[in-house]
Amino acid sequence: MEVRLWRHGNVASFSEASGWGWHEDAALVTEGERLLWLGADRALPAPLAARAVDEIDLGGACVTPGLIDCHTHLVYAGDRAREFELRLQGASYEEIARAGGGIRSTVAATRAADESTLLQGALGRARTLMAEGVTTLEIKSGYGLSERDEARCLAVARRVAEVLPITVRTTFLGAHALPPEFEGRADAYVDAVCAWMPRLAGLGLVDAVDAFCEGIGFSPAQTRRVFEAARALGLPVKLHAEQLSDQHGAVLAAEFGALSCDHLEYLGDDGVAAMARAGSVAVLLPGAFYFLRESKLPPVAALRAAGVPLALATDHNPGSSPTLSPLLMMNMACTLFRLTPEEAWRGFTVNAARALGLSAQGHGCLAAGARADFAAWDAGHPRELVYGFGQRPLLQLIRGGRRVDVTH
Ligand code: DI6
Ligand code: FE
Repeated sequence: MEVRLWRHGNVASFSEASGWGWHEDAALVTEGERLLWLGADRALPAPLAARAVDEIDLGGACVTPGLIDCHTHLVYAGDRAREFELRLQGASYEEIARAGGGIRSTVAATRAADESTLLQGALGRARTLMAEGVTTLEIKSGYGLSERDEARCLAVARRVAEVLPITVRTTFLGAHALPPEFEGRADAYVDAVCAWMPRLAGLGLVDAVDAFCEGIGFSPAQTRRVFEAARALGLPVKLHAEQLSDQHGAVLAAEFGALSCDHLEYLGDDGVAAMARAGSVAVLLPGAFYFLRESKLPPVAALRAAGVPLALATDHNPGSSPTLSPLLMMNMACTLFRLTPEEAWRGFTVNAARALGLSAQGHGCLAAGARADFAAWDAGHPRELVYGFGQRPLLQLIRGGRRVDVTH
């Protein structure tokens, strides 16, 4: 395997339980897809340097782990700009959903789109995320809502990782909304979702299972049935929990050892305690909070005090978070949710890896043995990248020890 030497970067490794893991004027040695060595440039062992086939001068750039966007709905067709206008005129997200718009309108557009259209859309979005340093991405289904259309969307998500140099984890979100053909028959739809699951998993399309537990989504009892089906297949679960109301979904998800509970604006003390016990990650989504003009803040202080790891994600989707900027999400997590810049970075690196069950595979931090996924930035320190917004500071992206083309 080829050994490469990357010299003169200022590295935030996030390899310890706290702090930036800051290494000034550091060198990184990669072997194949892994990091072999990281430390001060002047301490670089000569025998290692001698093995390198290539030496790259990072020129004093700031280096961080590649970003991990651990919650996206990247595969869909159409857009919801008209719905945005309606909401600005006073209609609420829930009213639009109950009137048959919202998620259902994206489902109609997604069902009508052919596979190549869906793939081109998803690839364009993934490239935009890569241009901001993303090397690992979670993609949920949930705009197909039939066995055939969910399979199509999950297959497109898998294709993204074949076409682009990016790691993709797929999540089956059949229980996202009730499709029109099941109107008034939510329990029958949940039965169908549970019946599709082993077949989709058998096709290798499912890494985890998610549901939207909400007044306009599925009840805790229905969510439990989805989770039981996942558990029977040995699949980990995650949950869209307490986004618009407190359904105590996080308590339920924790009972199933959920990897993460996401959104969490209305999370109560019971949910915080249950997540802490289960070791579930809290994935905060400032894009949806902002775009839906929410005012109820997630209980960050309580989550922090309970030791629940905090992650962040774009939640990219056409209805509630049409953003493709992880750096803007970090900035908003600080300004809106009062995270520290260090917490924001951990949220898109180490803790995001944990929310996807990828920590053991060396994603999300930089240390010997970890994946050689890293980004070089035009900044003196990562906190500058959280402070600025709407800028384009990425200089280079390295994934699996190789430079990736990030023009898009
Ligand atoms: N919560 C969300 O914010 C997204 N899905 C969910 O369960 C929104 C999806 C959409 O509006 O299309
Ligand atoms: Fe979401």
